[in-house]
Amino acid sequence: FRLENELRRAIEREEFTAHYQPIVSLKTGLISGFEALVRWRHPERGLIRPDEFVPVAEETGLIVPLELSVVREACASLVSWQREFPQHRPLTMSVNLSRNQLARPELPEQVERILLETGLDARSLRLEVTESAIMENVGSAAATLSRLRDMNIRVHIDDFGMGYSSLSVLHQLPIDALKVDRSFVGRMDGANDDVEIVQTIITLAHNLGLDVVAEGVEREEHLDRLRRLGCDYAQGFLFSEPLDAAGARRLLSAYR
Ligand code: G
Ligand code: G
Ligand code: MN
Ligand code: NA
Repeated sequence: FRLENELRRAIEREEFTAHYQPIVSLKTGLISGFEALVRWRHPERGLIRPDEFVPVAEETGLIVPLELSVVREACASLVSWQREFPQHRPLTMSVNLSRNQLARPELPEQVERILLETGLDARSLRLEVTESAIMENVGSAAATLSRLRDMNIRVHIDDFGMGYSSLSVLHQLPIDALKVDRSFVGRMDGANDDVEIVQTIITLAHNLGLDVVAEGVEREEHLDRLRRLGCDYAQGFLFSEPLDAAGARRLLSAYR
């Protein structure tokens, strides 16, 4: 319970912040947007990665206010970058939402309020949810996601391939893109079936009218493969690790 109390205090003290990893369009080669990834700026322990606190935040429900603060910070950052770097327009921002959010009928209004407060166009925002989070309660998740999409927010399925969505459910979900889990991308070296798995996910997505984002792209040969397979977007250490807001800004000013 120590971590729970610490998390509670950290939310009050606004110790959580977003880092940003660029997502590159494989058609244009340009940065199309960023994924916001939460970090805890702990006063004694320094920067703490989400694996160390997201599970407890989910169990205690503290993930809800924590993620809303990430959505707010990420939307505000994107508004300022869109103004400063109009040559990159339209830049997008992807934010992760945990399973806890999908059963909350108030979520769409809360996101709407953040869009109004920050001045971000809803069409620039993508919300990432995992297959397993949706499958926990498909009915309420689909209702929440539909309302978000009615607001012109896009919905991306994160870590795709690791969960168990049946094809019949997948094609009924109100979603816009699949993010291929990085474990498949990292093993696309011909020694196993992962190239075929990635190819199958890309074909499936395109047949359903969805875009595909490949995560965890670390090597040039994986990028070439993804391009030849018709993947739409890529993200990974090959382009950049997640950066703080100043780093993301520097990347945008260097990259045109
Ligand atoms: O950034 P990093 O590689 O440390 O992230 C590790 C994990 O934490 C990833 O699975 C990522 O999706 C998750 N994560 C990062 N930010 C958030 C967030 O705001 N909410 C949730 N639920 N998960 C996040
Ligand atoms: O689960 P999610 O896709 O949200 O996780 C994103 C996390 O993946 C980021 O927090 C980041 O630290 C990590 N990540 C991003 N790019 C790469 C990569 O190229 N390789 C690996 N191993 N991890 C990555
Ligand atoms: Mn993600
Ligand atoms: Na992922």
